[in-house]
Amino acid sequence: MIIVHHLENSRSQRILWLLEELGVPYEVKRYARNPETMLAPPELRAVHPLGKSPVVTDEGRTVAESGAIIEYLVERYGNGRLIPPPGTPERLRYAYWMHYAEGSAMPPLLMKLVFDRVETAPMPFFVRPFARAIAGQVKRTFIAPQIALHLDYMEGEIAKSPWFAGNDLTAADIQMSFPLEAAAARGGLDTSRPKLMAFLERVHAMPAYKRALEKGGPYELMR
Ligand SMILES: N[C@@H](CCC(=O)N[C@@H](CS)C(=O)NCC(=O)O)C(=O)O
Repeated sequence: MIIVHHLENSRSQRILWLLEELGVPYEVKRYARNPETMLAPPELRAVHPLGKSPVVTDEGRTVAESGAIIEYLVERYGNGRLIPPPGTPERLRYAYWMHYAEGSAMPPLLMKLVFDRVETAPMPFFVRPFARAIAGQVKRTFIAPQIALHLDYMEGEIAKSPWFAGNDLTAADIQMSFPLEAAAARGGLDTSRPKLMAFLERVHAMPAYKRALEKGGPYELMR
């Protein structure tokens, strides 16, 4: 039986969505975040040394890293579903978006989360003005322009076809759903980029996505 080690309000939600799309039986083991640090609990380190989510265990294998998990599940249980045929332009786009999601789209969104916290974190009063000034400067000069660059790029790409790799839903869309949800929660993605918003609306209306939400429990991304 596949076990998804699922941290609340996290990227592992998309693994549940993938498994629902594939119709494969699985079990969800839920983990709560530390309410102060928002980090995963230490029990997750017993599953994988980094203690991050998602992690999947299946038939004696432990697979970490969303992209690797998705590739493993699609290869093992997909029977050709949710992946374009090899050698097609769609397959190349599939590989590109599968890697882009965590490799390029997420880093500036994570930086936004961290630098927002620097501005609000408790600290000695005499340090606060400097910390705020530095965080504000990094956000204005680097993080916000980088996020805007990526959002404009993705908006242009999703305008070319209904899904990221072409005309059909693939696992690359499932992988891409998280950075877009994170961007909507904290990266300024809004109706000024209508194609991306329409993508998210379509995703959120899908029956398998809704079933995955029921299995995973509350899903509210950090702002
Ligand atoms: N690139 C990794 C990122 C894994 C990751 O950072 N997961 C977050 C959840 S969104 C996590 O476990 N955070 C809690 C922690 O770092 O303790 C992946 O896609 O699997």
